Amino acid sequence: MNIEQNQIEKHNDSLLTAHQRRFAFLQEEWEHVDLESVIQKLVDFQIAIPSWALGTGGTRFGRFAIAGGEPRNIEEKIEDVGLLHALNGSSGAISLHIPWDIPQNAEELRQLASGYGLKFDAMNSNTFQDQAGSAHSYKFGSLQNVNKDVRKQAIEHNIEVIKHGIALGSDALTVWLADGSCFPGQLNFRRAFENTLESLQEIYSALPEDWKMFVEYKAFEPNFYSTTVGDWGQSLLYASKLGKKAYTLVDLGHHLPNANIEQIVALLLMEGKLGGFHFNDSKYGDDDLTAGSIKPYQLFLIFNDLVEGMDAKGMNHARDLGWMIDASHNVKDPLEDLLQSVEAIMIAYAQALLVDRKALSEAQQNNDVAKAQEILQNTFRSDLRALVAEARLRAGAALLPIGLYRYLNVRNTLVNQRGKTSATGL
Ligand SMILES: [Mn+2]
Repeated sequence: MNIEQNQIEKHNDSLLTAHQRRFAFLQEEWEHVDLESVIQKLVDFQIAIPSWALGTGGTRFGRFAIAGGEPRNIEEKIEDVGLLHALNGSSGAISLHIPWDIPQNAEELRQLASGYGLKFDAMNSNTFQDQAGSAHSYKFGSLQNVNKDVRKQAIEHNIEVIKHGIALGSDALTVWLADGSCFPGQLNFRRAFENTLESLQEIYSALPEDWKMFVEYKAFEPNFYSTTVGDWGQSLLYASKLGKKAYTLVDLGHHLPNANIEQIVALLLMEGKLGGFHFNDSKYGDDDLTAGSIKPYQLFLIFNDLVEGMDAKGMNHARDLGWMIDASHNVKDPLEDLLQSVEAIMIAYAQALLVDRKALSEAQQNNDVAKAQEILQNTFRSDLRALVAEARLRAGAALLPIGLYRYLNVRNTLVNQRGKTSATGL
């Protein structure tokens, strides 16, 4: 299904007067700020949609399917991300997962994606599951495995993923390992680290010059005693030893409770080793909930440090880090959920862009703690939805993406086209 430009325009016309009133109010409120440059940054900012989030997610207890219409193949996954991008103008990339999305004809896929204005973001490998027909099992880890043949199989898989990515025009590989141990004594930590590093080095040497490798960490699960890339320190250790193309990837749900993620982000940026993000939200663990649904203030504080740190280094917000969603939703329509995640991320980014940096820096210099808090909360508590909507309007997207999605009965259309399908993935 495609959304036509005239459908978007008709929708926008019906909401335009109310939008203009709200936007004019913001222009007055923020007249001391160059709002035009903020809007341009919002227009430029794109968040990659993971192919595995387009189907309904499950939990370890099971999976409740939605009405259907889930993408049956990689082409339909691209079509779904195209729908999201038409609606919000901010989802201009798709992140693929091998072996769930093995491209048969890379050139055709590139053309299909570019027709929707989409790029191929970081490629994801999978050594956390055994695939049918593989010679070796990852039950006791992949890149860390005590058995060299298992490690070799996992290394070759990652190199295969890089090759698919090259053919599609991607420029990054995300490696998330489920490796670790479930019980004390199971693993020699040092040897597991050394095996993993040696395996990563082999994969790294297959990366093209202009590629990045993102080393994603996770504190626990599916291993519950130790994980071999367990936190940002361990990821940074691998990335530093690997070389300049390797970076740490921060998945918001992969920390122990109450971790100060914004501080982690600030220091990784300072070291030039922050690669990118997997956005989601959580109350307890790696809950993979909609970005901003539980802790919107944390999301804002992360963006606050991102904007400050990237500006300090002269980095381009849109291009110099990888921005991806990694979520899985078991009770919502996945496309509506992704629209909500993107909206929450854009709002947090907009809030961070409007922080009065000069005043904050002065307050910090004067140890004026109350003032510093006032400055941050002033933008966090401002309703910037009309600013983000204005950026969408200028990008030719919908003023109210979920409203238009529902008005056009997109899900029903997809069910009629595809049947009661469910997508590959989680
Ligand atoms: Mn992730």
